Amino acid sequence: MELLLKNVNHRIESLCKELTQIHETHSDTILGDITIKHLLGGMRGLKAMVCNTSYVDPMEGLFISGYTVPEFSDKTPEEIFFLLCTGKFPNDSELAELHTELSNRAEVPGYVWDLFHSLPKDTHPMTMLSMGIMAMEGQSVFKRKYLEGIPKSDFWKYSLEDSLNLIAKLPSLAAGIYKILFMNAKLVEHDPALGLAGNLSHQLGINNKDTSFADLVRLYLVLHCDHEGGNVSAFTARVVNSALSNLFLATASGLNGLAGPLHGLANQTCLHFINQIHEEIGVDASLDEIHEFVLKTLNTGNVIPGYGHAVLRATDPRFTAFMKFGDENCANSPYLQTVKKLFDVVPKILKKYKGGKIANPWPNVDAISGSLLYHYGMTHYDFYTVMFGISRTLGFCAQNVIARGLNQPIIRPKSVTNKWLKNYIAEKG
Ligand code: HAX
Repeated sequence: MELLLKNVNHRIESLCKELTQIHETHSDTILGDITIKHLLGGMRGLKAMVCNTSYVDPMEGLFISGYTVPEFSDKTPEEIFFLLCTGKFPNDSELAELHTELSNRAEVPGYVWDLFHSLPKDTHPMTMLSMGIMAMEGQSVFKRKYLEGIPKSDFWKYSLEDSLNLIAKLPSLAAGIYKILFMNAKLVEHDPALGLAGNLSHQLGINNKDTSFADLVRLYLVLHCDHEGGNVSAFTARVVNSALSNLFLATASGLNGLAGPLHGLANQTCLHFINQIHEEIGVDASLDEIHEFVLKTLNTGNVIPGYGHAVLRATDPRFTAFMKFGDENCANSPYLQTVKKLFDVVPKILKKYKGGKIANPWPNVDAISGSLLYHYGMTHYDFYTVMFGISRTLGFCAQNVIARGLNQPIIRPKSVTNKWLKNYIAEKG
C-alpha cells in the first residue's frame, strides 16, 4: 500500500500545515454565537468540527474535494475512497495498487458466518452488518499496535490498514447477510478480478445478466460515501474513534446511527411508504390521490420519508443523479413513476405544513434510491440501509484516518443542566 500511504501522508501533511497556521494566528476568531436554540435543537448549524473529506452546501449539495455529484458519479467506490483520503483521484498505478490491496484482504472469517447463522431470522440486516463488523474487531491492527506502544504519529497508518481490511470485506459481508437472511442460499465467493461494486452485485446474485444493475450498485456505493462530518452516523464514528477505539468499533457505532429512520433507514421506510400507496390506491395512483395520502400520513404525526434535511435546502443532487439513472434505465418502472409523483406533490405540501416550519421541503437521496433497487428485483427493502452503510463506511474510514493523522483530540463537548441554564439566564438578566 505504498502509493496510498504516500498520498495520504501528503494530504495529512498539507492539511496539518494549514490548520497549524490557522490555529497559531486565528485561534480566537469567533465563528458564531451559541444560543439556547442550539442546545435544544440538536446543535443544528453549529460549526463545531473540521472535516476535509467532503462538504455539503445547502443549495448545491455534496462536494468531495471540490468535485460536485455529477462530476464524480461515474467513478468507482475505490476511486472515491482514494479521493476522500487524498483529495485527488488515483492514477492508474495508484488505482491498481488499491484494487490489489482490497482484493487480498477480502476474505470474511468463518466465525462471522457462524454468528449470522445463529441469529434469529427477524434480526435486522443492519444489526447483522454491525455485529459482523464488531465480531471482526479482534483483527484490528491499530488495536494491536497501540498496545505495543506505537507513536501517535503512526496512528493514522494503522487506521488506514484497518480501513482497508474492513472495506475489503464489505461486499462479501453484505451479500452474505442478503443470502442468509432472505435467500437461504449458498454464499457466492469473492472474485478477485472484480472491484468492490462488481463483487457486491456478483455476490448478491441479483439480475446478473443485466449490466445496468451492476452499474446501479456502483452508483449506490459512490453516491452514499460521505456527507461531511456532522451527520448522525459520521459524527458518531468520529466521536467513538476520537477515544482511539479502532475503526471496527467506530464503524459499527456509526452504522447503528445510520440504522435510524430519520437517517439512513429512511430508504427502507420510503419503499414501505411507496408500497403502501401501491397497495391502498394502486400503482397508477393519481396526483390528487397521492396528495390525500401524504396529508393523511402527516395527520397521523408521521414524517414523509425521503423529504427534508438538516443541512440541504434544495433537491439533493444525489436524488437527481439517481433520477437520471432511472430515466435512462427504467423510466417505466411503477416505482420510479410514484417517486416522480411524490416529487410533484410533497414539496408543495411541506412548504405550507406546520406554518412553513419545515426547513427543507425537497427530496433527499433516500426518496429514490430504494425504488431503483426494487425495480431490479431487490424487494427485501430492509436490506437497503446495508447498501447505504457499506458505502458510508468509506467516509467513516477516510474521516477518521485523517482525524488521527491530524492528531485531533478526544471529542468531548460540555453539557449543562436545566438548573445551570436557569441560573445563567437569571444572571444575564
Ligand atoms: N415530513 C414531516 N415533517 C417533517 C419532515 C418531513 N419529511 N421534515 C421535517 N419535518 C418536521 C420536523 O419533524 C420538525 O417538526 P417538529 O418541530 O414538530 O418536531 C419540523 O419539520 C422542523 O424540522 P426541520 O428543521 O425542517 O428538520 P430537522 O433538521 O429537524 O430534521 C430530518 C431533518 C431529515 C430528520 C427531517 O427532515 C425528517 O425527519 N425527514 C424525513 C426522514 C428522512 O428522510 N430522513 C433522511 C434524511 C437524509 C439522511 O440523513 N439520509 O441518511
